[in-house]
Amino acid sequence: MFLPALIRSIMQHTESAAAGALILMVAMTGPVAGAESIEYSLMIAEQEVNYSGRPARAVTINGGLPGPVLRFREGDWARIHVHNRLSVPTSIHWHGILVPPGMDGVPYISFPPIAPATTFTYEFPIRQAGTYWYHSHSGLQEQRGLYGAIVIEPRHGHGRVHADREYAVVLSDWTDEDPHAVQRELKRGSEWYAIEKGSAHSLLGAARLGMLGDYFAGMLMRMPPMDISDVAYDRFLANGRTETMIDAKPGETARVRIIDGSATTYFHLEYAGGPMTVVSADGQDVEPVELKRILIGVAETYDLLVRVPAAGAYELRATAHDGSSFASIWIGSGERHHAPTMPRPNIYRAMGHLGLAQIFSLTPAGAMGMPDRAVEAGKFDRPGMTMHMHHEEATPMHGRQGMGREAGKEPAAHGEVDDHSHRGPDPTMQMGAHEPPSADRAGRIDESLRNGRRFGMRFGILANDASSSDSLAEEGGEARPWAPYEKLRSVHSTAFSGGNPVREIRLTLDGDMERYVWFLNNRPLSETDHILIRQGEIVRFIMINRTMMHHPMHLHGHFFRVLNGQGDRAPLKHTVDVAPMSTTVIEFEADEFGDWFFHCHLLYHMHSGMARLVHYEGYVPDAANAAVRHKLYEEPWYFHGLAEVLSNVTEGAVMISDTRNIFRVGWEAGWQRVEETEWETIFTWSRYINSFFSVFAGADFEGTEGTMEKVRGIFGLSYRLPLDVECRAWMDTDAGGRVALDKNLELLPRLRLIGHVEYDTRHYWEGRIGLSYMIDKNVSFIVQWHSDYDWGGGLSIRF
Ligand SMILES: [Cu+2]
Repeated sequence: MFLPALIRSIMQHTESAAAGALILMVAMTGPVAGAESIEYSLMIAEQEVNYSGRPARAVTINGGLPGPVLRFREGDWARIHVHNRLSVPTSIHWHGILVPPGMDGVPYISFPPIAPATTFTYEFPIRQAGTYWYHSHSGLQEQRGLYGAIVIEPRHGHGRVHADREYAVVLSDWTDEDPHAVQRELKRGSEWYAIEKGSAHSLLGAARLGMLGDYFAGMLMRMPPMDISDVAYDRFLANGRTETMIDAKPGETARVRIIDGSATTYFHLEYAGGPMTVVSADGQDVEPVELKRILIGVAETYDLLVRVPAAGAYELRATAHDGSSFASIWIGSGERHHAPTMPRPNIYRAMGHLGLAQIFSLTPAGAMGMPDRAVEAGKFDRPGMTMHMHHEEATPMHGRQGMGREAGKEPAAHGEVDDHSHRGPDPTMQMGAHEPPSADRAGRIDESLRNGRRFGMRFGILANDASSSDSLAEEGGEARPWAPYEKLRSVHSTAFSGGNPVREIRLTLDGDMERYVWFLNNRPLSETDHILIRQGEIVRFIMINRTMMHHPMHLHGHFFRVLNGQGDRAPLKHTVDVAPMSTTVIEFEADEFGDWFFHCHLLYHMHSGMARLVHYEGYVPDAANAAVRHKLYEEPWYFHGLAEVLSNVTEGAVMISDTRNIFRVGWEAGWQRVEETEWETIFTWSRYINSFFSVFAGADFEGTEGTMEKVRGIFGLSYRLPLDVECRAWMDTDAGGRVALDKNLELLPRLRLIGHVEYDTRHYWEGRIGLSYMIDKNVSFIVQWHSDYDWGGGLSIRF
């Protein structure tokens, strides 16, 4: 037993690029009879790196980014010492590994986080085989590089498939920006990242594609613009580099264990040497299936067999889902064969159905065609269903009858559902006549793509517009496929033995791009307690995505079946993509007594509320953990503001907000064409109801020069009207009132028309109209006409 273990220990040392201070010891005996104890030491520290030509701060493990590959064999006993050399608490979570609840590494759920200058030793039996990974579950450390691969060999032999070579590759996204600055930028509703990536919507962009119909339909329904990803990255990495090499000879087959360790990036994978054979998903073996392109979601893993067809190096390219850039894995050596360039997404395609009910709906969910009452009635419960289907009223419910009756069975009517079970938008709903252009432009590599932020500093009039790109394709179509779940078939039956009670939990995935708040069932983590389940039950989560984004949902401590039309052979996963405006159903047997996290694995979504504690009835966390549990529900406040300083007026606001509350101080002062400067300051406290609707109360101060003339209490509401017109109306304590309308229209990605009109029972009409041009993230140039103060020009500054 000692010799193979020693060989593995040497392999570990030579393979890890990040060996650094890695200490690996192998003991002859472990706490479990017959098991080997495999020991690792992981040193977590801050370090300077340089990926883009500018120095930036990373968090590394044993001096590497990613950290070392941790290798085990099924049946081993793992002992992992994590030393925290940071100035803040840290943690490591073993993603996809079945561990006792106290070893799962989620602060406040599993344990109190690892304090600075201390060491925590994780210990658990290895009960499984396959490809997994580990990452920090503290703050935003994952975005800074705190992740690595885990590879577990099966107990007996080398598993079901043969490969000449085997490699683990961690894909990730890198930004030079401090992740907290990224989070803040998202919270203030900035469109800057979309502009940087060339995915900002504009009137002219839509017109160029002949898609003004879709553009205005979306605006009428108040649908947020389709946004493939939230953040603009500087680089995409494969094992910590934009290019990584893998050794293989012509004719050989390599097993590449792909792990998406990104904070927010899905990747399309494509291989220059032919189709890839998927043999395992999330560490669990599936029947081999050949695919040309695969969309891998954040936190998922796929084992791919790729063959080196002839002499040369063949590119396995991972293109960021938003099309902004890619990372390359070169397999073999010699002359380079490039993988084709992925067509960029067509972001103007309206996904909704334009009807009167959508246009005049009172809630965002209603505008999306997925109102609460339809969700409660089970209308969206079928796996693979997209929102378009409920317009085909012919088959509203047949999936449901089969569910909740027999554990482990697919919905009884699945055969009927199959026709509709594609996960993309219904082709009949696609209004434009644009065929996806051919993606086969092999052999040509666009080196400018290497930089993730392709357009950041270019000022060409259409440079920041996706529609100026020549190759656009439909999301979910052949050229830009969604996750391949329908094709995944487990190698063994995953059906439950039967007889267990079934608990069905319906979860809507909701969010608001503008305020950057993300919810399950319209509530953030901070407003909830837990999802209660009971030992021995079959728990079924019906996840209904009412947003325009993909959400990779991850359940800790369990594997779940993804109901994908494969019956008893439904694949087992730990993370599942829930595509925009569609339903995904998963189920698992509750046999891992404990407290577990369930959350969206997009880092900034998780930190903005899209998470829940899953609690087994009767489980009691240990005292140290129970004492800090309340911190799980704590919410930060974000501060931001905007000041417009023009030659004739100044206007602006500063605000501090959490998920539901916004405290705001706004001002306006004008001095042109009037004898004395007129000013007004308004303090409000707003309560956020949903992305359409909020209510507020506060005080309004008015004066001229240094004299305050009036103070009134105000209360009112703001509401978003169709066509994305913001309406704000209030009553005051002097029996007066005001109604104001605001509308912004993006003519070009950086250039917008700004309009404001208001009616006041005392001052009567006031209006402004102008143009604003975004110079960079924080500054815009403005020219504006004001009904009281005439023409003016100046700057708008965001902070
Ligand atoms: Cu999400």
